[in-house]
Amino acid sequence: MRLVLLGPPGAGKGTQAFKLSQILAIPQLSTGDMLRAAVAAGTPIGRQAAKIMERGALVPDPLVLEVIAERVAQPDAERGFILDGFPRTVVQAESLDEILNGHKLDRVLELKVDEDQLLDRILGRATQARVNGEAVRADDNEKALNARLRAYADQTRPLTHYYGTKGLLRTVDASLPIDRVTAELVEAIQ
Ligand code: B4P
Repeated sequence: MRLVLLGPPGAGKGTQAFKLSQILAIPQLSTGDMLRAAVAAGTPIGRQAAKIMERGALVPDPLVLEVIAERVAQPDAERGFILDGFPRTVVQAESLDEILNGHKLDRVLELKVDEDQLLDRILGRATQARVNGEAVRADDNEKALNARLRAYADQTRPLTHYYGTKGLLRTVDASLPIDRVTAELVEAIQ
């Protein structure tokens, strides 16, 4: 099973990809997590990505493609995977077809939530991290979130048309409680 999770920041891509990876026993491949790990490790890609992510913009396609191509080639991804936060541009989607090397995607799952709720979730996560004494994500603030929402509208939303015309797209109401969203996604996959 090869799945893509699509949706604006805070829609729950990471949350749902984790749950689906447990249900389906396939890995969750999150470009956000990979890029944050590269930033934390201070790799050349991480050094280039850090400031871009902090202001809520998309990291340039060549950097993201390098990271994801390497990950998809790992043995645990042979039987399938859930792409969480990738592709995010049409160039990335076209490159994914090459990375898949003849394999096909099974479904592209779009998580739909309105903007007020996205803001509440992201700022809620930042508050929770502060309460727990944990690090707040560098882009979990109102200014960066506005940039992330703009990047989604301009660069990522066109992918719903891209995958819609291929008959792969299913849209799920991601404003529901977490477990209900998971149940809807499982139904959309079947
Ligand atoms: P990501 O790490 O992908 O993060 P995201 O889109 O902001 O969040 P996500 O949708 O996963 O929400 P989550 O489950 O965490 O991207 C971060 C940055 O990395 C990007 O801005 C960009 O700079 C860079 N990047 C990543 N991939 C890239 C690519 N392909 N190309 C270029 N740049 C790239 O949920 C958020 C909160 O909501 C959590 O607190 C969660 O508990 C809560 N929540 C989730 N579902 C809920 C529900 N149903 N009800 C209530 N709360 C819910």
